[in-house]
Amino acid sequence: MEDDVKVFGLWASPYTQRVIWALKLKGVTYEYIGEDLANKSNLLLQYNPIYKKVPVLVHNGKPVAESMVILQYIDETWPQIPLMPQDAKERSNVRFWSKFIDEAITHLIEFFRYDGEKHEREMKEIWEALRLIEKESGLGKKKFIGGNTIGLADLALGWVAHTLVAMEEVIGVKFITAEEFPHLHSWIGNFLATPAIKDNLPSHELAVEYFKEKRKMCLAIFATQPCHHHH
Ligand SMILES: N[C@@H](CCC(=O)N[C@@H](CS)C(=O)NCC(=O)O)C(=O)O
Repeated sequence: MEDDVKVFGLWASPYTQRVIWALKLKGVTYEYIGEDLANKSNLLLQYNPIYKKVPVLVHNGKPVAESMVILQYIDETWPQIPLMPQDAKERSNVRFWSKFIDEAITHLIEFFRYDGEKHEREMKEIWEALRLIEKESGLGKKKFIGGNTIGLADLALGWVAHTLVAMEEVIGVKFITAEEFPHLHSWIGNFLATPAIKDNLPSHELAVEYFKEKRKMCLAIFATQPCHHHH
């Protein structure tokens, strides 16, 4: 049977980007459906009734939701160019860092949505997470968290190479410098040098523009209630 693969996503979303990159790495052909989060399609609501979020992968009519779950599904369904090591201990390491990194990105999103005390608090959390990844994930001894090639944890970390950079520019702060984060800095270089990533990176300028608007909206709403960008 021909594979019918669809991705419901948002181009600027680091969660969506992970999924696109994984499919590109593996050479899987898919159809991309961009969602307007202010006006979600009935299909999206039907495919992800629990969280109603993108990305959703639909494979031969069957939906898979949550980006890290989707990555594992992709790896198991299209085993070429594996995203996980063979060894059980190494696999647990990749899973550990994937989880840590996926938790860290929520701090970036909160940092971006808020101002004042919460903004500062979340910024500290991002610094701390980046420091721990820098020191403890084994980067420096190898090109990628997964080893010599991009793996699950590296795709999870993709936000550091793209979303973070755009948000830095909007807010006027710089997290990753070669001096302070030499390993992460070279990781970004290695990551972006990979064709499947480089050729499927949204434009930095468009991302900055997008996040500028979003930040404005968040700060306008922030005074009264937590910001949900889709309202
Ligand atoms: N944990 C989810 C997060 C996905 C997520 O937060 N998606 C956002 C866009 S970046 C979304 O769809 N938001 C719509 C909403 O919250 O209603 C994942 O890993 O897939």
